[in-house]
Amino acid sequence: MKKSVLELVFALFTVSLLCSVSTSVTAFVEEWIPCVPNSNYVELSFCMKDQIAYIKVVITFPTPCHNVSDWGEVTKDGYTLGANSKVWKWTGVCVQVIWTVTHTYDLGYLEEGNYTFTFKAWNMPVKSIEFTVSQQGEDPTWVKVAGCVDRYGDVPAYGWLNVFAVVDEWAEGWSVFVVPPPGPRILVYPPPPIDYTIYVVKIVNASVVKLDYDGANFYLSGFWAVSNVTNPRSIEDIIRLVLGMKVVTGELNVTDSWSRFSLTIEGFEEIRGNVTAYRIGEFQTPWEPIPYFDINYDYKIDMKDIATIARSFGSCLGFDRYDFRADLNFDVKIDMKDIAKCAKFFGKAY
Ligand SMILES: [Ca+2]
Ligand SMILES: [Ca+2]
Repeated sequence: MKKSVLELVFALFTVSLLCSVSTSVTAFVEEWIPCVPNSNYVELSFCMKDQIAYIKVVITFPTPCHNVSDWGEVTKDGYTLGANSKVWKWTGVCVQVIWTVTHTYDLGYLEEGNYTFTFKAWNMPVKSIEFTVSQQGEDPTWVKVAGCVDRYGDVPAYGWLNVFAVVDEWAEGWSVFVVPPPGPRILVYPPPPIDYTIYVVKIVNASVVKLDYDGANFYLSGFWAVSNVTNPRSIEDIIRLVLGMKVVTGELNVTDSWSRFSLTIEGFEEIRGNVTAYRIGEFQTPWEPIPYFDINYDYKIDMKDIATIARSFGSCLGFDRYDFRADLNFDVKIDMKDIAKCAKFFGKAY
């Protein structure tokens, strides 16, 4: 009994001592205390870059005696996002100088929709912003490349390349070439006096489409459909080229300041050639297709382009009037499908 009384007295003494110390701290020592900023001093702004959404927060404090120790993690609940920060205020004397702090929240990739982001301090809502995410956040960049094939592995070759692409999204295009080159054109009839093979490679699905990528001016990789025929003798032989093509992986590299290209296709020798023309542009309206039909690359779609198609209309690869540049749907023949692909751009410039 005597012992417990002594313990009680000691405990009371300790508590009173602690309280007196605590009181003196509050009264005489300046300290940081939690603070919720006035919403009038908080600005929120939204922006998109490379399909990623960001919210920038700017807080303007009346004195430098404020601090944000933790901006908090972004929380997502459907279309409602937020972040909970820890803001502090110094209770001591402070100069009256405006003090600004900023932070940018990375919201990651967001599906299309209308969102709300709320900036909080100590779980108290401070300010909210509403914003809309659309796939049209930035103008996509398109690329057109035309080229002439001159090498197949170590041997000379002759042929063409035509590629249309939207950077980071998709690409379509193809190349046709003949080994060895029988002359300045590919002609099935009259048959050349040598054995020759026509190769066709066509982009099926480009999984990577990049500008200025890893030493290349332009780079794409993905799946390609490939086919070849040796000594074709008829239109049927040519049509069979694009039926039942085999799908393999491959890459296109455009290098040397857009002057050379190389195609590395599984099961093939390296295909190389000169870039004869290229264009890079941005969509003003993202749903507008690439200006395919500017066949002579003079930035406008006019009678000169139509005339190129008209001259080869009705022809087929391997026959006299066939013009590779006019075969815009890569089916080895030039018909209404090629005209239709671009007719709606007639008279336009870009
Ligand atoms: Ca043109
Ligand atoms: Ca065609």
